Amino acid sequence: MNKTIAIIVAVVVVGFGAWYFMKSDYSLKKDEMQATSTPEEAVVSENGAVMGEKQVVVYTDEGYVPSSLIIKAGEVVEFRNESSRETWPASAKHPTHTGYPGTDIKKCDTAEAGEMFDSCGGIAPGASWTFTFNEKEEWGYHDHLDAKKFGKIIVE
Ligand SMILES: [Cu+2]
Repeated sequence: MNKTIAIIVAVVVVGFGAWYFMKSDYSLKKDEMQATSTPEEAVVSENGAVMGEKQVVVYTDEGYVPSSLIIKAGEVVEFRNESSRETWPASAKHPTHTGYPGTDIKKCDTAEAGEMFDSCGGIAPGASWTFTFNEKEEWGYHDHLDAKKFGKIIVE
């Protein structure tokens, strides 16, 4: 009888221990995930639907920060100019910008301009330009006004 009780107690203790371990391990993983992907705010469309998270790349006088950003397909990236001069974020490669599907600097003066990974013009200091990445891959980009400044968006 005492042996049976001892076995039950042992099972309960081990079970609780396993549960507690898994719980703390899970919350640790959740924290790590949040550290690698830090969506700043959800983008809400006019009808109230959440369009996906928005991530921010800041353009400084030293270049794009972060220079490499991992996002999920469908997320929006805001290129925010906090430098002292204009920036023109555009898909690789300079000067044609044909790396991202559908993007081509030659189409900047057409109706397709709004769907291209190319701001098609300088973004003033203090201003922003946003683009939604629907295509999964690693997309290089640069500042068309200063092509030595570049970065990449990794869409998973
Ligand atoms: Cu360019």
